[in-house]
Amino acid sequence: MHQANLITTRREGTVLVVTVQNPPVNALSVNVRHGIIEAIKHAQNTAAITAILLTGQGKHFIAGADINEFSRSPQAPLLPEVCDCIEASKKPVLTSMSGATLGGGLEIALAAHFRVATPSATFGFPEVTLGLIPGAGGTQRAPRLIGIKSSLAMMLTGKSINAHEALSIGLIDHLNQSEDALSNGLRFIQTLVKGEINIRRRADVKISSKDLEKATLALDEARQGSKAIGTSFGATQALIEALEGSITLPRHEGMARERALFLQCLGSPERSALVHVFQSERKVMKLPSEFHGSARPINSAGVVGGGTMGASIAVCLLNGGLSVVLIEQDNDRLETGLERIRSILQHLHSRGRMSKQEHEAVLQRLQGATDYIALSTVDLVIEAVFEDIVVKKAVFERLAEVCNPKSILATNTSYLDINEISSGLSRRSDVLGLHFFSPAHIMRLMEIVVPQSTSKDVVASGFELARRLGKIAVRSAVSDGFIGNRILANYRKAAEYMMEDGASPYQIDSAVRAFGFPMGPFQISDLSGGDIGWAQRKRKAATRDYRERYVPIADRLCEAGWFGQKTGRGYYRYTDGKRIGEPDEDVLLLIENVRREKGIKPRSFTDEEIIRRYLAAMINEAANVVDQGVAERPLDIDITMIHGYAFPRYRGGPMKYADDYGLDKLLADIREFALEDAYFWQPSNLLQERVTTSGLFEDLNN
Ligand code: T1G
Ligand code: NAD
Repeated sequence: MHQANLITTRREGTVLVVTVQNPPVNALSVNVRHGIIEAIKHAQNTAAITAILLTGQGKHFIAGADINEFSRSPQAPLLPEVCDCIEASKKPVLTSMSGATLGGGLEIALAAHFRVATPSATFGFPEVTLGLIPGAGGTQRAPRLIGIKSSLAMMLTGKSINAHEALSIGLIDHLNQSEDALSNGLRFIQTLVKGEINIRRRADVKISSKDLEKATLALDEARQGSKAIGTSFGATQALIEALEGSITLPRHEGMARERALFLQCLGSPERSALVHVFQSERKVMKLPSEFHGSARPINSAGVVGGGTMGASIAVCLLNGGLSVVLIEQDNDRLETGLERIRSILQHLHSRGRMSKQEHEAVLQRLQGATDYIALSTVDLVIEAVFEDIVVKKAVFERLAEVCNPKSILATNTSYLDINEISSGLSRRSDVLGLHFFSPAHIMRLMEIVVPQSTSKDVVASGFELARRLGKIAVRSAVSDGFIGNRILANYRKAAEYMMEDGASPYQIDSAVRAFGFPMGPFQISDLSGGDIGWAQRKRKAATRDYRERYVPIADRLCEAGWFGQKTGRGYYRYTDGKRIGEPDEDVLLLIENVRREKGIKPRSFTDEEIIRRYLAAMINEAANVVDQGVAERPLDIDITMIHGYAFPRYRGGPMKYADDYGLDKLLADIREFALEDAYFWQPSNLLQERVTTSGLFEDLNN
């Protein structure tokens, strides 16, 4: 867009109204920065202008720096220059804000002399969530307006505050009654034009020695807290250092320190990873144009099966404003299922996540039945019965009979072939997988599994539903375990091979945690219950390839009745109902026995090698998943693994990590491991192709 279009200026009496119009969120692209400086300069040189009103066109004032510019070399004028120019204006500058004012947008507001906002406005410094710190004086001006404590609270969390909070901490001067930022601004600016209020610049504010003491204390506390987060979050440390400069250094030195720290963060791998995730989270939700505009309306739903998943899926749907009918096999199970739902809702209410009115309204929308006839009018059914193909097929046959012809029929199966579930139905085009993660009302990921026969409007409806439920949805084709569980199965195997070869489950878990996952694979197994995987392995035993290495350790634990947390023992020992387990000598003994039986001489592993193998297994299978068209792009893998399997966000997901690690190095690792087990470590075709053509996974994202 031409620069003239990104900023408009017009006169209202003696006021120059400067409007940013850079949809969708008025990001501060180079031409916006340029346009603001031009407008401010013009006002200085025009005698008839007595004040300047800065506002944004559309929903948001300004959502910050233009994220798309971060990977290019910065183009002048830079944002600090824009802010300095605003602050130095001899004529008062007022920002009138609505919607989101974020990052650089808030820094502009801080540089201005006055700030007013509409009731629904929100304010935040989200930089840290992108691996950055405010880079245009935010860390120097904010403490001079709202103090170090409030600045730390906003900047360390990256969370936005609402207009009332902003007023109470002094971030804004005035909160208007109406949502019209322009007329609000014009009204307020009249008081400035009349000269009733003097210009105040943040640069002039001196911090008193009493405040200095409090600020030093708050910074020390933050430093202690940030140590616990670990070195991976460079931005957190940088933030504290920059804020400290606002109280210990002369103003221009504080600004210079902020700039240097900002540039350091800008060049960091964490920044690049976090921006990749931000952009990918939005890309996964976008369907190609042929799907647009076809979503079916969904206002009512049925959930079949009120167990762990069914109950929490019902909670999601209720929270999303839908009415829900729960179906169970008999009255007792129905009552148990409904009680499960009510107890989750009660918990959300008591934790303040749901008001009294919302809680009451949600309960009104919930019904239960044992007769499928109750589903005859719903728009969507989600099946969450036992993971058994015979049971699921029977359920779908019944659904096809009773549900109205416009309804969508979804399954929450984790592994089963959806083509087989829907085979024989006359309305296969209405069937798809909506794979929620446990617990469904907390986990943000949803895999939308699309069999070939599914119609486009049904797929579009799945994505529309995800949006409504506040989920991040990733499209997957039918495959054993879809995207996530299929990849999980592979890196879990790598972990088991290492365990059998000499690493303890405790060392593996600890190495995986040190990489940034909140839990290691054996802790997760204990949490979700070893019996589930056991049943799955028994089912698959007959069809397992004879070349596949099989580690029987998990089976032995299950045979001993050690299913994990729920039985008090698994890979770890859980005493007195504790949720954190202790290493268990008996488990180590059991592992040694298995090694002895198989004639394996245990060897030692470094943590570094553990991670190398764990991730190589994850990324190699992920590459197969992309290569076979199960996931559309590498970024779909990244979002799946971050939101469904707790891959550390600041590393950008496995595919982004692989690009940063070096695909040639990764391929060399796999070939090295293949010397011991060529069946398991078969390098993916896609990985080999990327290395041969010197390409990156990133190149396949667009
Ligand atoms: N730059 C470029 N594009 C942006 C953008 C930004 N800052 N923010 C959003 N978009 C795009 C987004 O990719 C999507 O594009 C569309 O806008 C709508 O977004 C120097 C260093 C503002 C609350 O971190 O939090 O300032 O998918 O789907 O739900 O100190 O976007 O349509 O192609 O999210 O209504 C700090 C991030 C930058 C703001 C709106 N700013 N944005 O939410 O829509 S660092 C941020 C948001 C900085 C200075 C520093 C949200 C939103 P597309 P959306 P939404
Ligand atoms: P569960 O055993 O806790 O619940 C299943 C429920 O379905 C039971 O309450 C049972 O009474 C009911 N049911 C069985 N047959 C029925 C029928 N014909 N009509 C009505 N109700 C019937 O199981 P779960 O863990 O909730 O898993 C359900 C589905 O979700 C499975 O397909 C599973 O693979 C999938 N899933 C589970 C998880 C998880 O972590 N538990 C995660 C994602 C997906």
